[in-house]
Amino acid sequence: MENIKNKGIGTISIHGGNRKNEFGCLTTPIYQTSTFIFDSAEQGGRRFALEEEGYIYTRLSNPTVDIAEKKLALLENGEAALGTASGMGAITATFWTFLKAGDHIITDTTLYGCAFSFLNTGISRFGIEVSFIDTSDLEAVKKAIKSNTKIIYLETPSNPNLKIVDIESICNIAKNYKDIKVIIDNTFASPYCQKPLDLGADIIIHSATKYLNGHGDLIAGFVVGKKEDIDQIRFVGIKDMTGAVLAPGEASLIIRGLKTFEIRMEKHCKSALKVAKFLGNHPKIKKVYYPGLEYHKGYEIVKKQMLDFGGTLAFELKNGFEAGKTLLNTVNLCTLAVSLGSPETLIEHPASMTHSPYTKKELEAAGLDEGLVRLSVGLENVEDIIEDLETALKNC
Ligand code: LCS
Repeated sequence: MENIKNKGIGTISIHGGNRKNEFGCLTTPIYQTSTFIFDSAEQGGRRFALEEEGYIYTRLSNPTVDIAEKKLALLENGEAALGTASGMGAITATFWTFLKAGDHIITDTTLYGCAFSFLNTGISRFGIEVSFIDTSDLEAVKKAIKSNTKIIYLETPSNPNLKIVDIESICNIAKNYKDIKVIIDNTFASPYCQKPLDLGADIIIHSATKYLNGHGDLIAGFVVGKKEDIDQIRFVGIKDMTGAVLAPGEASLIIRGLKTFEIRMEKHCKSALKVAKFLGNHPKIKKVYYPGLEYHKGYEIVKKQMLDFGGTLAFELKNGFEAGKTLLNTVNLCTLAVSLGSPETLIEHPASMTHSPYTKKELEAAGLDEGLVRLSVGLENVEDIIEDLETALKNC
């Protein structure tokens, strides 16, 4: 489609990156192949030397995966994207590509549990230094920068407590240092709610397991950014280091999931705001964390950088986690499971589940209450979700 870049998000999700195929199929075929046939030895050589465009081997690129990647690049206003086997695959491939022993990373104390684990105990074993700070404190960010800082990495809104960081201000600080890349995990917001590249970020990470695929039936990830950076991650981080490539079948499901991306996100956001307001007014609830609430810390930044507020929220109960446990064990429609961005409303306890890699002390340092409960508001009728929570809360 011509001028696809100027079209709306629904049009881009459905038509972006699509191309004609051999039999005129409406939907994108799954090119279920590990390797591609060369016409001649010379052609094979030229492809390996990157002198001629064309496919070589599915760990490097594949036509089905290619279309999913083009959609992501368009949705995030990036030059290029790379599909990976998981969100963790996207994070690790990116970090392994740009870092070497002796380099320094600045990140937030609040991250998805396994991302925290990778930075806290994984990559640090390879001579890379990591500073965990509160990146919403811009002075602290400035102070943390060293001559060997190569990456500032953060999630906004963060997992699990929806902490907000001012992306544009962080990028303005980083611009004074030519070697620092700002990498934003945009999983919680999705490109429906936030476009970090437009705010100056260099690279975006996604767990496509969540809102992008949107059906809770696969694990996948993406990295989006400048073509030069994405090529490097593809040919170093993926090809030679992690090998965590997106499979054609999974890419096909993501292409299918993206067809409803806009309408799904519209409903996730609308319902989450309603549920957040309901919980905010409930006598058994101590505090609700949701970027769409005017009293949410960072709401002024939210208004500046987010187009909508997303489908995930968190809350603390007045009677602490014992009451939270009762809630998790009593809900009926809300499903007790980790992950987010599925059609099903999912409820979980971060301290013992998604954020179990954090010690008690580390949870405290991140300002994460042990009793925090996280809710990914699904696509069921919102009245039913609220009714289910209301009934279960009676026992809490
Ligand atoms: N980034 C964020 C912000 C995430 O929430 C997750 C997974 C990842 C990266 C990793 O993505 P994956 O490898 O799972 O595709 N978050 C999860 C969560 O909160 N519950 O289960 C997984």
